[in-house]
Amino acid sequence: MIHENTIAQANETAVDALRADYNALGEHLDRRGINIERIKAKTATYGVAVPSWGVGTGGTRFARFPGEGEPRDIFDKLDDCGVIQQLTQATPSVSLHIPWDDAPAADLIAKAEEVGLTFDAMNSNTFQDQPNQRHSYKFGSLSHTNAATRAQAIEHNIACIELGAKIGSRALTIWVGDGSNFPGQSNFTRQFERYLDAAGQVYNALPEDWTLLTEHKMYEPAFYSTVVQDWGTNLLIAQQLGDKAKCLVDLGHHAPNVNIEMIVARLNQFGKLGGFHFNDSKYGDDDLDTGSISPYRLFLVFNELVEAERDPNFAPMHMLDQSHNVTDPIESLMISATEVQRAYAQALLVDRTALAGHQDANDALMATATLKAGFRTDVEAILAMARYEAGGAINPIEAFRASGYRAEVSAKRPKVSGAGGGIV
Ligand SMILES: [Mn+2]
Repeated sequence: MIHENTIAQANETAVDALRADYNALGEHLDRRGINIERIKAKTATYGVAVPSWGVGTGGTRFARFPGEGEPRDIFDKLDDCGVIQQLTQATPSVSLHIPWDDAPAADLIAKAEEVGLTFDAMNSNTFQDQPNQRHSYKFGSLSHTNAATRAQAIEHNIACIELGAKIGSRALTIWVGDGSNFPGQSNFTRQFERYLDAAGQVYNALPEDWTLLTEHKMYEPAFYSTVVQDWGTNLLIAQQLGDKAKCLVDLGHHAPNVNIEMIVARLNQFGKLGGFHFNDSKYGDDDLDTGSISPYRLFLVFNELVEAERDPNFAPMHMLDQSHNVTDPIESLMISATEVQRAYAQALLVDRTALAGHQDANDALMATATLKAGFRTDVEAILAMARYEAGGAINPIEAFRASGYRAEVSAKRPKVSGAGGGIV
């Protein structure tokens, strides 16, 4: 963790300017009939989970260029996630990936307590083979033609639930790479029947208060067809399995230019919006930093979420899911968590009564201007003040760089070979 004096010192040089900016923004919002304290209070309670796999350098199909001081195991990862939470106060939980993060439950709980974190959704892995695995997932997992392979994938998912239940998680996220690379390779219907049957067996093993999140993705690693390729298929799965099954929307898992915010509204309308994987993309599943390419799209997604918040039972799970190739992962995750929080704060500023009036009156111009007024407002002072008051850093990147944390862990953690490709 970072010494609190380091954070205090960095904050000391920035706090006067922050107070001036916050007061000026408060006056501006007041003229718009918005109470800045209310927005700050709501923003301060917002948290997004960090993916354990995000704190290591990712990679592409071509190469992986390791960074300095990469985490060696889940305990190093939790240290890094603890720093992200310490500085941003926006990432109170971590999403584990099994078997990459497999460890005794008592050790996981002890480490999480030490660094001030809790555990979010568990993620299973049936898209790659592990050493000594009996049946290969080369031709699929939950939808494999071979019953023994499907049984092995089911068993793994149930093991993820069992570990998760011990460490306080309340959800399992399933993403499978199952699909086909050639027309005719697989029978679409029979393959999906096998998937539904296997996913149903995992569903039946869920504790009462758990949610099963299924994640759709258009393509990759299968390039001709993918079993859970779109939100329609995902909705069918959630409807087929039962009340505890909901859909997870990963922002990078759609065809280019698809209206993701409308998908969010549709899934929510029918009670099946379970959670998010936030990231950003330009061409495909790029896993770039959230808000780095299309901040307006992120805002439009949050506009739907704020709209949905009118229902007090609305509580989808929010996670980041990114791959960092050219930046320090801790820095990228801190910026991304802040970007998600920013989109939330901006969406809270939208005058929903005025917007509904313009919509009903078919005043397209004023409707879109009313919506965009939220996005156009610079809410940085709200985010920074929320962080400061919670004990975080006014400027997380500055404080992180001043702390020397990366150099310190680099001395303890050897550089990992860059030979293997693939996103980790
Ligand atoms: Mn994802």
